[in-house]
This record gives sequence, structure tokens and C-alpha cells, in this order.
Amino acid sequence: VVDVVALGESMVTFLPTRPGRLADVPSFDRGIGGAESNVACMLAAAGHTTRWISRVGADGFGDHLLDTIGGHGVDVRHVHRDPARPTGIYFRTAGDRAGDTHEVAYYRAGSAASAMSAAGVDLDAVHAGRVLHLSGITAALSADCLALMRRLTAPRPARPLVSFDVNHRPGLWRDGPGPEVLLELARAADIVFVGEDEAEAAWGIDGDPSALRAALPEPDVLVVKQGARGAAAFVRTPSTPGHAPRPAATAPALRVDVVATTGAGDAFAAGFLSATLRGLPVRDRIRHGHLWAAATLTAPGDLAAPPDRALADRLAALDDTAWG
Ligand code: KDG
Repeated sequence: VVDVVALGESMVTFLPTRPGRLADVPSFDRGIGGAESNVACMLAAAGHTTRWISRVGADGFGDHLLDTIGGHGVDVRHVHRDPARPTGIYFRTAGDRAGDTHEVAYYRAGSAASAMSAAGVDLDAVHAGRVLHLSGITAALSADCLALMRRLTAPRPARPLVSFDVNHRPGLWRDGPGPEVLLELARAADIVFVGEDEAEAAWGIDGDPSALRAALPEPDVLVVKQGARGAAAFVRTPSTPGHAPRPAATAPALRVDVVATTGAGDAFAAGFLSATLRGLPVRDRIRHGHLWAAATLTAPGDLAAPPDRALADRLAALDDTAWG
């Protein structure tokens, strides 16, 4: 059994070689992006077995994604090549350097991945893991992709644990339903990651993590991320059926000198899932999330190597004063 199957669109990314507006910078470095494949790549680097499921074009950028993600040790054999549609790409500013603006320009409408559908994916391959990791990005790509997300989160015998990172991307919700559908999908998942800022922007739910849990009591595990302040996890146990308004654990984030923020949320999810697969206590799952996020925040690019497991375990086990 594969540990984690991740399904979603990945793109070739173009990052300016120097600060400035997209309108002004003359050259870009090529990289890859994709929230779900980022999670799969980091988990694979940490020794978990992972599979990425998606569609890419029958083009050079599709080759590059398969080579790069496969090169991280992720099983890419179930990725479809679409001869009729291109691989999505996007351009963005780093946004973290002095003089940078935050700009993202997607060229992914009509991409191969936007044609993913319940009929077009091999559901046995999708459900073959202990955990299926999904994100709200997929729901925004097309009506077929939203239908696929509903299918994958629907109750089903022997369904793997469904992990759902809300990943609200305001720039993707142009036509069709809005980000409210992400609340419906979150309600159907088992492990949900959401930022306080996303909950407010996507759903208008404003308040502390307990208020968010009250509005989203269904998932067995709800992780509310509070940016640099840390995260709180709510866990449904037999002794706390229904609402569990008090977090099972909270952990402040590490204070780090940020080099690049993109991918930090993916790294957090990957660290939390890794610790979950290893059966670690909830507090340590959050701390692994923070440690993996810190590894990404302090390195350029969207994807960093996860921290060494033995070291991360020692750091996660330190008492609260070390983490305070
Ligand atoms: O989480 C990082 C992602 O935002 C990035 O890799 C690209 O998947 C991406 C998206 O759709 O924004």
C-alpha cells in the first residue's frame, strides 16, 4: 500500500531572475509548482511511498514535470498525457524581496489538468494509499474537476483518510461557483488544513481557531494555521463527539528568517501527514509541520528537503519552553 496519494495540477513556474514587476523583469528561471505534488515530493524525500495523479500535456513541460516529480521518488505512472491540451504554466514574483510586488499570472485555463474528471481518473489508483491528499485548488480548475473532488471526498467503503488543504487561491475563482464550495469539501474530509486568513477570505468565517472549529466540526482532525503565530489542531475522539471547541494541541511556529514563503503550507501539511503516518501525538504532528515549513521558508524555491527525521524528532520532543 502506498502511504500517500496526492492528486492535483502541477505547473512549470517562471520566477523573475531579479526583483520587480512582471511587466518589467526581462528573464525568468524555470521551476515547478503544484501544491499536491510538493507534498508528495517532500514526503518521498522523507522515506514515505507516494504517488502523484494528474494530467499533463504531451509537451516538453509535461516531460519536465514527470521527470522532476518522478526524480523525487514519487510514482508518476498514473499521470495521463493529454495530446489535446497543454501543461499549465505560471509566472510569479518572489514577493519576499525588497522591491517585489506580489503578482501571480496563471496560464492554466484549458490545461490538461483542468480536464481531470471522475470518468477520466483511475479511482483504484487514487484510492490505493493510506492517505489521499487533495487541495481546494483542484475544485477551482473546472466543473469536471469540482465533480471529481466531490466524488473523491464522498463516503465510500474502504476510503483512505482524505487530507484536504483548503489552499484558497482567489485568482482562480472567476466563473462558476465560488470558494464556498471549499467548505462543503472540507466537511467531507478527514484531515483539514486551513489558514485563519483563508477561512475569512473564502468563507467569511472570522474568529479564533475555536470559532472555526465550531463552524467546521465534521473533520476528525482540523488544523487551523495562524501564520507566524503557530497552529492549533482539533481532534475528534470518542470522548469529544461533535464539537470539540478546545484544541487538542497548539504549537507556536518557529521564528525564522524567511527567504521564500511559497510552498510553506505544502511543507506544513507534508510534515503533519508524515508524523500522522508515524503515529506521533498531535502536538508533535504540528511541530513536525512547523519544522518542515521552516525548512521551506528558509530556502529559495517552492520545494525544500525535509529536515532530518531524527533531528526533527528531537526538536519536536523539546518541552514547551523551548518552543515558546
Ligand atoms: O502551494 C504552492 C502552490 O501555490 C504553487 O506551487 C502553485 O499549486 C499552485 C497553485 O495552483 O497556486
